[in-house]
Amino acid sequence: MKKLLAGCAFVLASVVTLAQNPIICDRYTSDPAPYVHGDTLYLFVDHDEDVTENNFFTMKDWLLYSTVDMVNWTYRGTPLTGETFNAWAKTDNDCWASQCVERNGKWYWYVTATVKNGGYPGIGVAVADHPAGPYKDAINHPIVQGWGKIDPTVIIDGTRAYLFYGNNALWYARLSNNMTSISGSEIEVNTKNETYFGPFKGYNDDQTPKTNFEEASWIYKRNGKYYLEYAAGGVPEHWAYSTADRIIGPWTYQGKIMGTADNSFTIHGGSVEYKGHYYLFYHNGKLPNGGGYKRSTCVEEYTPNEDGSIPFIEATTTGVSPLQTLDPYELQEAETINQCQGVKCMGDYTGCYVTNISSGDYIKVRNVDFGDAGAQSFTAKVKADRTCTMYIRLTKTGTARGTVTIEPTNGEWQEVKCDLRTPITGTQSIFFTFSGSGASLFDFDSWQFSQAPMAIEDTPASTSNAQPEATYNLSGLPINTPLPNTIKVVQGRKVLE
Ligand code: FUB
Repeated sequence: MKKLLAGCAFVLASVVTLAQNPIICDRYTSDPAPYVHGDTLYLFVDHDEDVTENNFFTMKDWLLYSTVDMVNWTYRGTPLTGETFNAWAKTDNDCWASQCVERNGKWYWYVTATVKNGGYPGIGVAVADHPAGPYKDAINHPIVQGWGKIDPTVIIDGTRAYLFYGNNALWYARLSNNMTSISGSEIEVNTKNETYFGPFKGYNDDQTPKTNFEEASWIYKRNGKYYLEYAAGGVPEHWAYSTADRIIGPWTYQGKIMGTADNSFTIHGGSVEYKGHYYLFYHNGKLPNGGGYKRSTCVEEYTPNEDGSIPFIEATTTGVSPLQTLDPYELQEAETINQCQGVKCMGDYTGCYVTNISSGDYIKVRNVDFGDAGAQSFTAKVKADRTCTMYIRLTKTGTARGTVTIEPTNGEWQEVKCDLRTPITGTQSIFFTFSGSGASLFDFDSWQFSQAPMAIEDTPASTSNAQPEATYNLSGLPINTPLPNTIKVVQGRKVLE
């Protein structure tokens, strides 16, 4: 903590990037904690507010995103806030690093918070039946508390689970089977030697602090070996790791994994294996207007060496490759996003959507497989207070392949549709862009393409002649003046003009 404070005096200028890293674009997300469950990679993150208070970390809640392809990330809500821990913790700030794990069907989300009324940091735990919640404080008090007791990481090792935590010192403790209390006492690990043994008995001046352990411990087991990754070096931090044959140590320092983070004096992250690939998550300050208190999650892929050691990993802006394509003919959540600008995702375990959409904003979805036949029409579920337009493009500023006119929906979610000017085929990135006057044009819940032209419902089929019976704009609503691309219903079939 004291070293963090020392590094808090600066916030570097923002750098705009259009590349893949950072991977979450609708907010500043810090201290990423990935967790693989079944086919899905969940990403539990902290949240740096858009407006920094008192030139320090301003963090009021924790967020969840998920992916199945590593390039499109779905916002899954804001399952925890400071209020979740109001029985003991300060509720309006200090929602610091966390990690969530599943055991026996329950999700345990360990967080750093600050004990009320000027107390020390503490580690709380919330429990839920589903990763997106709803969560409740499992015990209404911290599991541990004290100076430097932040940044929890958990390992379930056979029938035992352990909690590691600490800043400028490292402790661990065995968790009880209920995952919400400590079994026995906490043990401080000596992190000051290259090979370090617990319990910590204090260190002498002649003990060189080769590990430079700072904070952000991240523990896991791979091929029978325990790995402890962590932020090291004081501030600015780099990412390093140690290994051990037993959970109790001795731990042996193995070296640096990544250099200091771009535009952030912290780097907190963690490695995970997913679908046969190895990824290192970390944060930097590279979203527009980002910095040390407005950090953003990034990810890199790496290949462990033959002996299990972790290579030095370069931080990139290109990030990682997709693991699979996204099917545009299935209903997709609007909050499944590769890159975006301006928009925000909202909601909770009951449902999420994209909001705060203004003219000039965009949402990019990557690696969308339209197939050879291609898509002919598009449907979106929206809620709007005013008339505005959504465009479907293959590049951010390219020709619109579809144009959806959105009319006010009287506070209801409503489907709007359009036919595409020409079918979209092959594997593409798609961009949704927007225009209209004023902020918060509409809310966007989901979308789906179809290989058939747009279906006009509630339109009686004509059997008598081939004359147009009705004219619809591209939102599927009747209009008086046809737009350049309009639908005419001829003998019950829709025809694009
Ligand atoms: O996000 C607040 C603090 O910054 C975390 O707890 C540390 O690990 C550092 O990333």
